[in-house]
Amino acid sequence: MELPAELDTTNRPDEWKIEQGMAGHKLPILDQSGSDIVHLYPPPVTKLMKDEEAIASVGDRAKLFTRERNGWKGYIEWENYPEKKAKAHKILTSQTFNPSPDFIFGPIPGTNPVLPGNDFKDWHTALGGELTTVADDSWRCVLREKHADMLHLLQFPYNGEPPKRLVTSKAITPNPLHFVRNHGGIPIIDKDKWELSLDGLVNHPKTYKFHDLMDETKFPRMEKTVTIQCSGTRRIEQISLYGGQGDEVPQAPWAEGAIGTARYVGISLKKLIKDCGGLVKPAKHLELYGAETYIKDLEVGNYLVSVPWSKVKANEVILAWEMNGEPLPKIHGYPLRVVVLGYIGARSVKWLYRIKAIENPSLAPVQSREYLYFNQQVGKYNQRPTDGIQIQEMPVSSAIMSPWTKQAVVHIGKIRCKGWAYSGGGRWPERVELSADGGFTWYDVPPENLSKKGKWTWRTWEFDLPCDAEGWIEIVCRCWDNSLNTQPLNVRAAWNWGLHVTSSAHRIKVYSINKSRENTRKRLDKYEQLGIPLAPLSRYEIVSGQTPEEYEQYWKEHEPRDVDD
Ligand SMILES: Nc1nc2c(c(=O)[nH]1)N[C@H]1C(S)=C(S)[C@@H](COP(=O)(O)O)O[C@H]1N2
Ligand SMILES: [Mo]
Repeated sequence: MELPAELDTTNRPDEWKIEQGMAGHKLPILDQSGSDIVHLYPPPVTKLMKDEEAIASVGDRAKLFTRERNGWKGYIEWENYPEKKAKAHKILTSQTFNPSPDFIFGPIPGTNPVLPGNDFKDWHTALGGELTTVADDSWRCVLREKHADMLHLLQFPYNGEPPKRLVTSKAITPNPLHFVRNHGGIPIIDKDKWELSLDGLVNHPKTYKFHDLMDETKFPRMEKTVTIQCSGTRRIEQISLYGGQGDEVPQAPWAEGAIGTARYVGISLKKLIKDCGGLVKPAKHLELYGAETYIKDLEVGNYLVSVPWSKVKANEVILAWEMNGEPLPKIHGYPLRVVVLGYIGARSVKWLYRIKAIENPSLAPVQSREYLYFNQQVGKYNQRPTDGIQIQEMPVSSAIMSPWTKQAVVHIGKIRCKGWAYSGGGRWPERVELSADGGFTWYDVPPENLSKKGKWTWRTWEFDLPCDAEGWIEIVCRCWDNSLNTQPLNVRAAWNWGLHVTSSAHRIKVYSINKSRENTRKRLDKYEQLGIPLAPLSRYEIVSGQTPEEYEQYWKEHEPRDVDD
């Protein structure tokens, strides 16, 4: 019989993988809501629409969306011009754009940058004017200012983190290695042309030049070592088990590097408010304006968030111009950024140009509709922003930077582990614990193996974790802060559609090759003598833990495996 070249089957070639959930993104949605069960697949091609007439009716984009101020490249003022916002919205809604690939359910591309951010690029080009070159300018700035080994998760808006081996190589993160999380472009602002205005509910609204802030008689310097953590840190653990939305700059698949620690120099925002004669009732919050353009739900604006006055009053909000002894890098907010001690990174506004005293928390999208922690049981179509918990102070968390998950480790009874631990809100890591058995027994990292305590900083640590076992083990790390808070033990307990606050104990699977066991040691020594490589561990090789003689001898001395009676 002649062998057929192809199988005669109605299955797709990847049927087995799909059935086994190894290609979840290819699974059809199973619609059981009608009388017939229907399988829903995404359409093979999306048709794009563009209403040229509607777009042209908006006017000359180059004139409309022009640079607001001389010396402020990439800055368009939106918040003062509602009609301009409306025009931008009309342009963006008069056409459709290529959909961004939904990797959250599918495989993550094996590229660096991992994701290009084509949707954000397309929106910027569609608006044109000052935004035309923003995506390219941003990438150029990344190449100039960041370490060559950064992992670029999203090219535009730029989101990047250092590789694991460099995250905790120093307790203070060198500037080129500090993670970057942007919602838009990187405005390039001339320090001498820069201004900061303070208005809203203050007695005497004022505008400051950079050198005004240098007046130490009015504004004493503040210098603080501060850890900034993005609430998306370690999101990848949630994604790889269960997908979700990601937050509104789709879809930076952050690992453990979206956290960094630096020494900032600046002044307290409280002093500036005093200099404006103090707040006028009913002011309770300070709205902070970043100069770049942020597009959310096809609505255009500047990057706005707010912080409560109580936080400012406690001298916990710094306006900083220096980072680790250098002027703030452009990518980190040059010439001036906010650093909010102990709050999530999102509140530490970069490229600050305006502060407005207001009564209630900002209604701008980043404050009111993002950075919210939703209930697990609420689906995509019922996520009312008012139901989400506002993420301000990160709970205590920690992460293992070495070894890596799925790594095989040769050791002599102890596995060297490295990592970080952090707690938000001015709490600090008191104890870091590791387990080599999935969280049953825990060992303390001795205090001398932790970096210095600081009210607003992480602690890096190193530890030789005792491990007697061979084969697959699960190393778990958890931290207790000074308020005795600790971490939930499983990612699932922390899962939320927005994929925020992955603060569960960090778990990695490691294959232990334990040389404190005699046979293992002998075998590895022999390989060394013979020059046989150990890797790959899974290659075919004849390994018997016993000689035939040892085997027979054993059964002479023990009861047989099978019994008759
Ligand atoms: N103007 C502006 N400020 C911003 C952002 C931004 O996109 N624009 N991102 C925020 C978020 S979400 C984080 S986590 C921190 C990250 O700071 P870094 O990029 O300096 O590490 O900046 C915050 N400040
Ligand atoms: Mo963030």
